Amino acid sequence: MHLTTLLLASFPALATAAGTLGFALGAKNPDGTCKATSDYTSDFATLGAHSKLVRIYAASQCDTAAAILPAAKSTGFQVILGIWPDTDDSYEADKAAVVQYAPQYKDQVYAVTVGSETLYRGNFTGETLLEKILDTKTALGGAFKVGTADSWNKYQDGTADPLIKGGADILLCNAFSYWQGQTLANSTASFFDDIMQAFGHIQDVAGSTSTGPELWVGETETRMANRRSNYQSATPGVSNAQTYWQTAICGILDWGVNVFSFEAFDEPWKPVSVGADGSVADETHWGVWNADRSTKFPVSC
Ligand SMILES: *[C@@H]1O[C@H](CO)[C@@H](O)[C@H](O)[C@H]1NC(C)=O
Ligand SMILES: CC(=O)N[C@H]1CO[C@H](CO)[C@@H](O)[C@@H]1O
Repeated sequence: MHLTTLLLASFPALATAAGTLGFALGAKNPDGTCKATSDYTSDFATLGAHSKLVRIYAASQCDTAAAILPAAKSTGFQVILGIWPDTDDSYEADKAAVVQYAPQYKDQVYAVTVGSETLYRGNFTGETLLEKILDTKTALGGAFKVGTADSWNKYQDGTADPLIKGGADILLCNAFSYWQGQTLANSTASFFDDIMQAFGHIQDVAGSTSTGPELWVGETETRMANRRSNYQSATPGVSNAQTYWQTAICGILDWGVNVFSFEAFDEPWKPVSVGADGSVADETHWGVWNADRSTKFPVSC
């Protein structure tokens, strides 16, 4: 409680209203086939009691923009559409899909992100990523918010400063205490500290909170990975996921911070992931819900 009070006092630009909850959503069914509009409609039926906002990562892969936007329209959802800029081909294909579909579903498109952790992977400098963000904004005629999602430390260490100064409308900051090897006991404090450092730096660089980019937590975990997959001191499992949900995710929403949970549903088709220390941990069980959309734990805050 004492730690919470301390952090609260120093958290930058606290809103008075609660934050908004969204979910990262995969584009594939459990068997690895691409989701159709009807699959998204079923996803939204499960998510709808808790959120009306999802983010997807690559608009043309799996024809995601074309498939998801009609489902969003019929269920009153909004979507952050992603462009995957890591290769010129994927950048152009995703940009074309966004330019084609976003104007047809204007009310369903909350924003557009160009890139997911591209600065963290060393793929782009802040300047080159900014060029792509501005190129996408122009291609969309300025009608949509455009920004990116990256790891919190790439905002904190100044790598993303060109985006803050150069006109990104929305910045999503990812922070996984699991991949930082934190114990469950320290995971919420570590998460809040990461986000506070990222948001604080962004607001310092922006100079004024009213003209700076809109800020979100772009991804944080559910700590649900396969029970065998400890990562350093981080222990997964359903009860740990529930604890993290209540303390970290519900906690930061209470402080007025917008947050995307990673992720809505388990994705059993995914290949194994390798953490920064080279050890392998699966990323197939990070869903708040099981792959068949059944419940793992109570999600209400
Ligand atoms: C808890 O997290 C904070 C913030 O990330 C970190 O500085 C500290 O070293 C962590 N404590 C332990 C015991 O790991
Ligand atoms: C545009 C660019 O440099 N893209 C590179 C990003 O990184 C991947 C590998 O992670 C390369 O394959 C791309 O060429």
